[in-house]
Amino acid sequence: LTKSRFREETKMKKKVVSLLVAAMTVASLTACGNSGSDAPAANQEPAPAEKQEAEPAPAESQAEAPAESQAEAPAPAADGGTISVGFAQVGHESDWRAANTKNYQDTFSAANGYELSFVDCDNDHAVQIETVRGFIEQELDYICIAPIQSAGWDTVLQEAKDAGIPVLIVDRAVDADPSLYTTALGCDMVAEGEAAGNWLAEYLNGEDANILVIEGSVGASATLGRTEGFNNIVSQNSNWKVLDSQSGDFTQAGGQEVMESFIKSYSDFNVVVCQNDNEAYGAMDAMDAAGITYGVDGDVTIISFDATHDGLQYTLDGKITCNVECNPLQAGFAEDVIKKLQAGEAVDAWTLVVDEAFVAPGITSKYAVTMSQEVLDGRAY
Ligand code: GYE
Repeated sequence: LTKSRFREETKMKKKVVSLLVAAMTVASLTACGNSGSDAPAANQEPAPAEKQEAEPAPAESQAEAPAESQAEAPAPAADGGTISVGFAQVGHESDWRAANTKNYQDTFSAANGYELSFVDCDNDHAVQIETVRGFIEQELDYICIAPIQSAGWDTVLQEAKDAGIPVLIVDRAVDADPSLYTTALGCDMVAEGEAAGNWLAEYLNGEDANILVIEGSVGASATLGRTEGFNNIVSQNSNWKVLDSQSGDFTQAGGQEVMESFIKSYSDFNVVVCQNDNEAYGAMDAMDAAGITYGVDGDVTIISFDATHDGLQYTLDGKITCNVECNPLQAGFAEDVIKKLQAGEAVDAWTLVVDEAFVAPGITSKYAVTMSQEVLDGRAY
């Protein structure tokens, strides 16, 4: 194929994908050759279980890989051409997601030598599977997937493997054999749930807890992990009771709706756990409307996850008492993997993006950092 013919075919395939995918945004194509015409033979040997710890910062600061799990892959753009990357993103449900999307778009920019095909899958698993299939048909060099749900990935991952395209599972996890993808990276969601529970035990110091949980999206590893981790600590506290646990879909509207229904059903609760900041905003609106007080000076203690800028503002204001971080700035880790594969180097099976937790001023905790204006000012997303 000549390069222009290849580009035309690629464009046609992209049109087909855009018909299949409702909420699709493909980043502008750069007029560059060799984008995906010779995808690397992915090395997808089963990965060892060792974990790598990395600071939540761009790729430069990532620690050296201790566990080499993958053999060399030929560099797809060794001639200096553009590297094509497909990113099947969850959707646009939260502030965390917006920050994560921007970080990928900034990192995998044309100026940095990439052609990014970004697709917002609008929280629809079937759309996400078809999006990945479209990337395989387009013969992109690399595929990043932030899985909406953890189940249901075996078939399409096998298709990517058969096509020789390295797949990076990013942010959330999949229930699939690790031999079907090249690497995974993200936060430890179970550890985040446990951090929330451990902090609560320390804070309540023996006091009873009647807890309402607003979960994230059903079947997402972020939801499953945070729920499991928190419940691990609930089971260690015989005077804690989870009254109810419902999905608010990681959205503000969902958080508000679930909280409104909780308020109708339960009159005696003192803890609300929101599995992300946007749900917490909705829950606070619902409690405001019902005249329920919350925060360090109120009747209800709110725990949130993500620790985005606005979430931390509420924590600084003493409205959200504890906010467990999940860092959305993860694209640098993905780029680091891609650079290693380009250089024919081995990559790790798993890269952990490390989190901290934050608590309202006036509280000291061995599990969390006490919020200050300085911490808030340092939070760009
Ligand atoms: O907590 C939430 C987003 O997968 C960690 O997804 C991510 C979660 C995050 O919608 O805000």
